[in-house]
Amino acid sequence: MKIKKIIAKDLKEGKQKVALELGDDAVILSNRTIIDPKTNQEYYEIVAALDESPIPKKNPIEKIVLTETQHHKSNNEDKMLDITGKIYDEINSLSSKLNNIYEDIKYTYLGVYPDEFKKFHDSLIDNEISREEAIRILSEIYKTYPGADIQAMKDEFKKVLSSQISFDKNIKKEKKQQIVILLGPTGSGKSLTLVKLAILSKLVLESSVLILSADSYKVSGIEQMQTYSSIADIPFYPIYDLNDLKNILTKEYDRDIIFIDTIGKNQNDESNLKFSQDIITFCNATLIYLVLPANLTKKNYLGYYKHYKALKPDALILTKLDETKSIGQFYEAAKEINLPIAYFANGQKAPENIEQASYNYFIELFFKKK
Ligand SMILES: Nc1nc2c(ncn2[C@@H]2O[C@H](COP(=O)(O)OP(=O)(O)O)[C@@H](O)[C@H]2O)c(=O)[nH]1
Ligand SMILES: [Mg+2]
Repeated sequence: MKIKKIIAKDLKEGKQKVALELGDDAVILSNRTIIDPKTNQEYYEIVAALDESPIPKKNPIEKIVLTETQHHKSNNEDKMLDITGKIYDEINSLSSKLNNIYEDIKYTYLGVYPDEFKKFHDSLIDNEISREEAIRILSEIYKTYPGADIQAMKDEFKKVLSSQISFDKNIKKEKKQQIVILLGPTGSGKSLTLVKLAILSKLVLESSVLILSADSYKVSGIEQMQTYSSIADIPFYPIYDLNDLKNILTKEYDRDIIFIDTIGKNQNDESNLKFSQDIITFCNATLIYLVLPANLTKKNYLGYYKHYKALKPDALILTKLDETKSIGQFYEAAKEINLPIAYFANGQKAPENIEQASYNYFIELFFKKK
């Protein structure tokens, strides 16, 4: 702390000098009138201080900065100011100590935990989870499991996750016809994921499936889907308007599952979004998936979710897990999006590179060798 004594003609001049010498953040600790014995002239003696500590704080003494009407201080008042100055110093040093303790707890508390906690912590941070969130997760785990076994810690992590993220809405065999629609930005992997799901439904669920594509906007969108479908030996139709859709649905009423691919987000998006909305309403979709790639930032996930929210997706599908090194941004966004995650896609092979999303799979992503 920098302390200065200033002599001035009056309080106003005194305050100006304080500001000049110590800056606007200075506070007046004491203020008294003195008489020059030679000239018998009255002066003001001001003691002011400037706190040079880097910690921003509210300055309690500011409240008692003197006003011009308080010129004549009694000895008692001077003493009070001295004491207040000391209290101020005390508060100042306490606040700085508290700040240090807070920082210590926040960043170095890991020292008291077993080494495995540090490894766990490093994996979370490596996945771009924020430091605050990593600490929150670890302290939750430590509350119920203070041991050092990584597998047991992962089991606890599952419990922590279960209050924030859910895994659900997989395609199952149903008696009624199901219509599954995939939404998402261009290039997110909608078409390839749709083919993977259609093949799995055909082979594993032994369902009779059909693929439709409304992606007439993307250059070769329809052709791409036609190729995928013929390789998978699944019947395919393009749809250009609701009339096409109506005719196909009438003709294919006995299909178990109909998959519909849509147009991605692009410059004409409002009309595309409307077309996707019309399809969903017209066919009374059973499952609507929002397909997003694993390499986005949290901000982009939230942005895309906001864009597609009105179409009421039932669940998320995360693609391109094979192309990302960290899952933290998705994790932080998924907590806010609050939709279940249905599938994880992790490569270009159909149908191999898709998995039903689960806690175990998700947790292992954090510990995947990079
Ligand atoms: N590595 C990898 N590539 C993928 C995955 N899913 C899709 N792709 C590729 O991403 C590109 C865009 O996929 P596409 O299905 O056409 O995206 P759409 O525009 O959303 O329909 C294609 O080259 C796909 O082969 C995945 O899980 N991993
Ligand atoms: Mg596509």
